[in-house]
Amino acid sequence: MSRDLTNHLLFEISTEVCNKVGGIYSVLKTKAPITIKEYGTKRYHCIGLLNREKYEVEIEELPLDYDILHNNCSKDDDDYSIKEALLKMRDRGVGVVYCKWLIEGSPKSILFDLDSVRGKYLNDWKKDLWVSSGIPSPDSDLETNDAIILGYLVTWFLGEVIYSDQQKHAVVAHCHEWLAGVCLPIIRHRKLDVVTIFTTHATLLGRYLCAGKDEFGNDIDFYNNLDKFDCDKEAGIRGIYHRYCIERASAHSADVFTTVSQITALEAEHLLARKPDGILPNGINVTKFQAVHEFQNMHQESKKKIHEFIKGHFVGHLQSIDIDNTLYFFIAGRYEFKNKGVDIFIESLARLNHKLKSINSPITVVAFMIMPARNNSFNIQSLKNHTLVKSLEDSVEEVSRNIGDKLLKYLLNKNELPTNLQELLADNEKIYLKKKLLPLKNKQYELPAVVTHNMIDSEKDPILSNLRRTQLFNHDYDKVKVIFHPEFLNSQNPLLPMEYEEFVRGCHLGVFPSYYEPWGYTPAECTVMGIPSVTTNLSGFGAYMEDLIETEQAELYGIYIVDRRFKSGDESIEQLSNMMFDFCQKSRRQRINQRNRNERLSELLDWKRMGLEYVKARSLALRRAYYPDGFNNEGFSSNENDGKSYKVGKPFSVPGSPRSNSNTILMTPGDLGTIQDANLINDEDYFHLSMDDNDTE
Ligand code: U2F
Ligand code: UDP
Ligand code: G6P
Repeated sequence: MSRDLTNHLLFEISTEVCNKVGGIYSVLKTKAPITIKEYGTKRYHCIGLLNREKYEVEIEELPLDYDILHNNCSKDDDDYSIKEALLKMRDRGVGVVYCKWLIEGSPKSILFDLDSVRGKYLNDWKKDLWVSSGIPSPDSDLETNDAIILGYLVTWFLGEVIYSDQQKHAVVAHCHEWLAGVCLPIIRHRKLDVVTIFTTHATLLGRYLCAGKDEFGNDIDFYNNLDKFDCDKEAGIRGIYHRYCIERASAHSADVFTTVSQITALEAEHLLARKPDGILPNGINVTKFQAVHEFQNMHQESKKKIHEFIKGHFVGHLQSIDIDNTLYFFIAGRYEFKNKGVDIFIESLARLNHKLKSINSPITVVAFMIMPARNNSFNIQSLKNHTLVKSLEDSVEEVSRNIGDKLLKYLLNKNELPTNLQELLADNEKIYLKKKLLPLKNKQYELPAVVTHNMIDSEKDPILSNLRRTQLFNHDYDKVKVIFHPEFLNSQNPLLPMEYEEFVRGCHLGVFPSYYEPWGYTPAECTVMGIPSVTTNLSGFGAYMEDLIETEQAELYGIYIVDRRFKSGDESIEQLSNMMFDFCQKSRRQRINQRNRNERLSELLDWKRMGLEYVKARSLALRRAYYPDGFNNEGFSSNENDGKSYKVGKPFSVPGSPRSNSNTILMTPGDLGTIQDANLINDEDYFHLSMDDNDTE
């Protein structure tokens, strides 16, 4: 029987399926609705590993046994082979959770329990990987061991699927990042009938080289030396040679190899020695509110919650902060001090502090740094301050209610205003309030903390060390205050009880001056919420925006792009501090307008537009696998496909770009280096493909 290429089965494999770690979780989660729209729920599955500590809140388990398979499913069902494969693996002792991932689109997911086979198979698989692909794996690297188990389980599973499917469907496996890449060389080695795509969201060496120093202790000039690194040696020095081998093998054995941005494509070409076939940019799920300005109201509401935190944190010093003239800046993400640009952020904040002081600005900037670092929970003093302020607030509320009652009674009885307002406050209430004030008495002599938690290694911590060096200590005379929150946010947090998204909404400016940032979700997420942000021309997102918006207009849209590619470190710092300084001089009205313009850009980031590149990548992979010698330009209507025309997905709607010269509109970053296949690709083909809404379940 010939395979159905049109209705192929798609598996996306990542360790971040139902397991929030970083950006790939955001990719899979936000992309799910359009993928489900294209594939329905039976032809698309995510595959990941079972993280016992977290998985239960992410999923709803689905029943899976032979009775259900035989009585409720038909062999013609698209997912019959998937269920059968899982049951067969279970029979052989593989622990697996078959479930619905509780995110929009509810994609079915398969979570393998790596521990269920670790003892039995790990050593054999490590040996096989060495023999078949020459990839070594030291025992001490537990993460690599997990990657190997996952890779072999995925290969086993896909092998069972194609066996059970009897060549009815083509099977596409799309692996994200090296941790999910081990299956790629094995699939190739075993010549399994599976079409493969590998997307790297960063390169291991890139991350390490950018974060580290050279042998003389100097920062590495990464982008100007891309073609000069001796990769094997560099990986060896950093103890990641085996991981690097997996990454490189994944890139080379996939039918189609992609990255998330132009800059990472260039990096991959040099460090992994394969030129990516194209770019799969990261999109976002854009929610449009009924009321166009709802996001502005949400900013105001969230900002009030941040104000509450400020009251507690700066108690005793609030006379130095005019809350109505306070701007909240933040940086957030994984704690990679240099890669995420925290180094230049702190330096620029110090300069901003100086600039604001020199013009005696009414503005106070509170800069939050939200990056998980080793700590021993919240700082007791911070918690105490918040409790004291909260308790004072509650008491004031109680006393004010009494005052209100007394005032009303007085007015009704006497029919005139009381002459002595003091009388409204009873002596016991005065004592009560005084008692509450007492513990706050000497607060002005303590500086407000720069960190909310007890840090495990406060002496060596890079953020704290640099705050000390730049003397950002939250003095009353400082216009820039800093708060390091070494943990991601959540609504159960006793100090700042907000989810991250809510916190972002309440802020004024996200600052992400990364040096190494293949894409960078955080600034894109800001845009969807209408919050201006700073990025750099070294980040995928920043470079994408730079291509789409006229340079001189970008700041009007609340997109600030620091040049870290062609400027010296000092110049970039100065540019960043000037951007923040200019932002501080905006009026409220200007900030509101800027937020409106910024939010309008979110359409450029919508998966409806970005997802097209994924469609192209799959199409290319299928062509390469099944038509290696060429392909007739009328589409996939050859006999191989039962004479049906090859339909992958309808063109997603493509909204206008803010670029004024419409001739230069680039639809997606992929168009900058469109998925290419020397002699096969005719770009138009993608736009002939149509997605029949009826296909969607
Ligand atoms: C790579 O990933 P990363 O995980 O380093 O990076 P980000 O794109 O910055 O994503 C961080 C995510 O963490 C979330 C935030 C993002 O979705 O919303 N987060 C949070 O939940 N709570 C917080 O307090 C702070 C952040 C690569 F380095 C990136 O350049 C790519 O964008 C990414 C995906 O391709 O892969
Ligand atoms: N606006 C708001 N909150 C306010 C005041 C105004 O959301 O407190 C809105 C107002 O309704 C107006 C928008 O901000 O629609 C500003 O739009 P305008 O066309 O003036 O500027 P743009 O943002 O389009 O450049
Ligand atoms: C939103 C609200 C306005 C509020 C403004 C504050 O736009 O809709 O009511 O005045 O935010 O903006 P700011 O930049 O000062 O936080």
